[in-house]
Amino acid sequence: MGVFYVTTPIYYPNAAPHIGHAYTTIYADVLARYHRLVGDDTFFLTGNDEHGLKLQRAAERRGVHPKQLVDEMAVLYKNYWRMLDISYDHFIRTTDDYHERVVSDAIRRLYDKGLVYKDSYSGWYCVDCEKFYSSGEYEVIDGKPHCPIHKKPLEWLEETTYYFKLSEFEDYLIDVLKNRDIVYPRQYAVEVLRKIEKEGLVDVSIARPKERVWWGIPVPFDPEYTVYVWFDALLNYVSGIGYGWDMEKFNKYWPAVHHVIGKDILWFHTAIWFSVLHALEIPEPRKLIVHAFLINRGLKIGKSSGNVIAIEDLLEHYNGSDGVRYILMRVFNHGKDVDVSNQVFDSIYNAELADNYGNLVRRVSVMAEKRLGGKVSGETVDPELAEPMEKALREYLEAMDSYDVSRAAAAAMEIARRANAYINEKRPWESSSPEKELYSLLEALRYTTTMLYPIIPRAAETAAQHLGFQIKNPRSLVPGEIDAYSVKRAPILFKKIQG
Ligand code: ME8
Repeated sequence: MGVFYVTTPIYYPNAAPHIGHAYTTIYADVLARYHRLVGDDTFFLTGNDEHGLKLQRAAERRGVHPKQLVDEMAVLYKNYWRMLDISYDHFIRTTDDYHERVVSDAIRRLYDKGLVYKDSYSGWYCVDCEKFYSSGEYEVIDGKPHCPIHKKPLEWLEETTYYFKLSEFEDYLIDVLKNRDIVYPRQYAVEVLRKIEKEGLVDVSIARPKERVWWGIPVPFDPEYTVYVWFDALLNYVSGIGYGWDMEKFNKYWPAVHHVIGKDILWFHTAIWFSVLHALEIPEPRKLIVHAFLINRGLKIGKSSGNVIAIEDLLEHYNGSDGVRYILMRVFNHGKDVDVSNQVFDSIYNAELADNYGNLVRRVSVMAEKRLGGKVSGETVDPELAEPMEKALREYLEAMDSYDVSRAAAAAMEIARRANAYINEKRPWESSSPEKELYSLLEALRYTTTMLYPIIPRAAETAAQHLGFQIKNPRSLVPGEIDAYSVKRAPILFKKIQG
């Protein structure tokens, strides 16, 4: 039994979460559910990033205090995560007291260590990213610097600020990124290394003058400043598990931390985060799991691009959380952007969930009930099914343990595909003694259902309940270990979508 700690980025609650946030959060949830199932002591942290200029302005536009806005939004986010069956253990908010204390203590420690100094600053800023862009990074449109992600004009900022001496960590970072296997997939470590080689590591501003950004944690050694929102936000990953207030809990989970992020925030989660951790004498994360974007008409889907796909629309179209979860995990891609297409999504849903898995559950349960009154016993699984089951399980475990949820889903579905083909070939409904076949089919269903559980927990639980088995650790599945099934007719788990 191991320990597993998984995090999502904490999202800016200036608007409701959309399909992109669901993509990351569902993925983290699948990892968390899988690790709980294999018996790991698991902690899953998500939450909201509530400070900074972006939130301050969003509140101004609505004519409310930022605290009121973030309070309302926290309720809204939790509600979306409930609708998507996100099984987080803690929802962190950066306005939580314990978090604010950790941030304040951390910046003070860096200051005391001589890693923070005051100087003037100027540069082009994107409020949507809460980030400065250098001349090599921004795009010039109509002669003006624009954000490469949001395609909006950047703002020129000039102010006196506090810097964090990031430049001191260049050798450390290069060494970690080159020689340690933290960033997954590896291509992203290479990307960061190239950027460091090209531009070097320059010191970063970690404070904002209060007169401009008052909505933030006060800098403890200078009341005229607030802590820069990214420095505040990154520390959630340690404060959320007890750093500075429950060190026993922190020491248990931190060595097993897996950060899941989109590639847009790679720099913050490598160059800046690893350096801050190193400065605070905290070991670097075990894994940083990066994924690419969901795109729509060539642009990253986002609040700022105006091409958002709403979670409630997805839930309605795909008949609840399992459909949405499965589709997003089936197309999940670490390296390549994925185009959101109704046609592709509908066909995954229909072919894999409705026609393959859902249909199999229904068919087998109805046959077991009609032909054998629901009582199905057996000792061995027909090798025609046992072999593909064991092969798919090995593939599934290997894929899950290497963070490849999409391949794991495909492996689970392969068993259902073989089982449907087996029914068509053996025609158990015509047989005078179909028990052997039905027993083998139930065993195949127990395998598929167990493997699919982290991705489609509701349907898997409904199936297990009707077919008469318990979902258990997939690493210890053995074919033929159930002596007798007591089957009830299962409902239609995935209603087909008409085109
Ligand atoms: O960056 N495709 O918050 P954020 C895939 N508060 N993933 C997407 C996506 C898309 N089109 N759109 C959003 C922040 N995401 C900071 C994070 S962490 C210490 C602070 C997901 O609300 C993806 O995970 O802008 C991306 O990294 C994240 O949402 C950005 O969320």
